[in-house]
Amino acid sequence: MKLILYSVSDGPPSLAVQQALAYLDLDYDLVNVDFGAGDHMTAEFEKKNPQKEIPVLDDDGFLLGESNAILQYLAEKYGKDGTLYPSDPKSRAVINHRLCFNLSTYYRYISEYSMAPIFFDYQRTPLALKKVKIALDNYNTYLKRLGSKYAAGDNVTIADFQLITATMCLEAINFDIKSWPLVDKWYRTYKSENPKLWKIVEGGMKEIAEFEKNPPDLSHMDHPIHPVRRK
Ligand SMILES: N[C@@H](CCC(=O)N[C@@H](CS)C(=O)NCC(=O)O)C(=O)O
Repeated sequence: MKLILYSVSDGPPSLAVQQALAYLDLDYDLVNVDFGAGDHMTAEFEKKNPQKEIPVLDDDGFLLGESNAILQYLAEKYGKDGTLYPSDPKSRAVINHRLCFNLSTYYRYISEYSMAPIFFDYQRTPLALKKVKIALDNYNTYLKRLGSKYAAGDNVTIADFQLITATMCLEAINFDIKSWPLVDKWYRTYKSENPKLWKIVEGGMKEIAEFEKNPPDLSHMDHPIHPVRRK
């Protein structure tokens, strides 16, 4: 049976998984979940993911949420040469570290600053900006200490998929990352050396950039967590 990915077209975690599927050359059905319509908040979607979050992978009835877990699963099950997620403990630990760093700090702070104020009633506060700068400082330091071309070594790993989609959110809102030279260099290298993968990310970035100019009207939404912008 074919793999199914429930994905949101401008969702960084979804785009990270789409990159892995493309890299591994896997055949899959893409189900576009309409975030604005609240398709992920239905009882039907809750059966797939009780967290009501996108992405979700369906591998022949095996349902998996959380994009990091999906990336690890895909690379372990379908990776042919082991480069995306090597089994050597230290190499794997560095990748796991970057995935945790992205979830706890890097994407978290970037999305709070870039995405949340586009979709919901949040402001780009000085504190939120400070957190983004801290996250970029941290990542720049990791790249410096490892001295690697990519996030966790000299080839693309599943860590890059997440960190790239997070960084793309900054480009979408015209946030200049030049002050973090190693992050900037890594980002540019990734784009130029992986054009097929970047194209997947770029599609989402263009949508976010459009929303940055014209924020979507989600006033119909009754969101359990986020304050909805009322007209
Ligand atoms: N930790 C989750 C986060 C996924 C996530 O935040 N997805 C967003 C879309 S980009 C979502 O589904 N948000 C639900 C909502 O805000 O209602 C993962 O990495 O898969």
